[in-house]
Amino acid sequence: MKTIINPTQQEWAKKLKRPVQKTKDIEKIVKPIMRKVKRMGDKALKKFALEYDHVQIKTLLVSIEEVKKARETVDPKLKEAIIQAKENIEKFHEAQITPDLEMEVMEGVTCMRRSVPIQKVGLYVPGGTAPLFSTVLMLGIPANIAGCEEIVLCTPPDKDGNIHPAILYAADLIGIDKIVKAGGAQAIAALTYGTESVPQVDKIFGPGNQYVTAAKQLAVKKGVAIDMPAGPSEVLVYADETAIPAFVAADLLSQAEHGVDSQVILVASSEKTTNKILKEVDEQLDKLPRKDIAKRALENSLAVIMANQQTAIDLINDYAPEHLIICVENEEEVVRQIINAGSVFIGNYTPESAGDYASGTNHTLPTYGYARNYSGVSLDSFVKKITYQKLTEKGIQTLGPTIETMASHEQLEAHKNAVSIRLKYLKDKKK
Ligand code: HSO
Ligand code: ZN
Repeated sequence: MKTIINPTQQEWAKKLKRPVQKTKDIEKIVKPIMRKVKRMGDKALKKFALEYDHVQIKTLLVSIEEVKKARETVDPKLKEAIIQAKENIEKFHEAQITPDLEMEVMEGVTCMRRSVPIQKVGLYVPGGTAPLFSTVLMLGIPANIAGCEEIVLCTPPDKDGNIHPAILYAADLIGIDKIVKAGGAQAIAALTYGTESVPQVDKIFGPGNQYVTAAKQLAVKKGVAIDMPAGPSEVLVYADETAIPAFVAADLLSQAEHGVDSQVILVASSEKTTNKILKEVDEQLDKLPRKDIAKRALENSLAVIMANQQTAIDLINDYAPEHLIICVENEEEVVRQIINAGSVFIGNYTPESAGDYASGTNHTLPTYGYARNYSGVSLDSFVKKITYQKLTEKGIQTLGPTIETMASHEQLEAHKNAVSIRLKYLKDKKK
């Protein structure tokens, strides 16, 4: 991990650059995949499973027997942990339900707003070296609470054609019964266009590699919504001398082990604190099973020494980290000044892992600087908000002239007329 000292504001963007994503090249590969799935449906999904996952899939949908078997194989201790996480995630997301809004804005003019679930949602859960069954909870639980009518989960099979039992257990626990053995861009294509086994959905959620991300961007062009644009996962830890160096190092490494393109940033108040933390990083790294991945992620990473706290806060807001851990003495003061971050972890006893798994907050968060203009996934991501209004006779009489004047000045005569015709009707009726 490279260290820089007190960089000037002009240097921030360049020094804290995220790894570049080659979207154009990837799109060239993804577009034909999307086209083939559109044309050939399930047959294309099976063909790509053979090509990319090296497995011959007979039935794309996971069967009841497979789920039953998963229920029996998952370690009871893991089941307990998943249940505990589910409870916390449910609690925090249920609390996000917004009551219907109704108000009389002026006499006879009533406005309302109501949350209505997005009808069909597709959840993507990556497989690979770390099967993210926690993501099943993070996406499936709010989809359930929102009341989405159709929830379909896509996840790639292993080379024996199976889905990791913990993914199946978590999905079953929260009542998702449509699980499709499909991964990569082809899964996103299936959710976009629909196939014999996969329903076409209104919105697609979930993390994935660059192919999945590119496919999601193409899905948007076809009228499907997505949770957010995605890039590799990242964490920024802000630490002063009150931070426990071993804890900070563990947090940095927990993010680094996600993938070789992950980025971790340490912002520290002094050289002494930085050195203690980096020494710990080296020591802990060596013992990690995924040290090769973490080591490469650390090559994209940086320690920044910032002597001045206000400048440090400005740098953090400028970088807009997906995860922000704050371990400084005056944590409340600093937290209050954070305006760009996906999720914030406060104090020495709040590792990112808490939010990744079980505290209750969602772990699907904006990466790559999108924390500047996107929120993480929450209950809101699974609903639309419809507004309503009703004007009574009195209402149109009071507000009508205002509308007429505005319409007339926008030179939209038909708009004005829609009001005038009613006002005239009421006037004539009175006679
Ligand atoms: N840190 C990841 C989420 C995750 N971590 C899942 C472990 N499992 C992105 O927020
Ligand atoms: Zn994580």
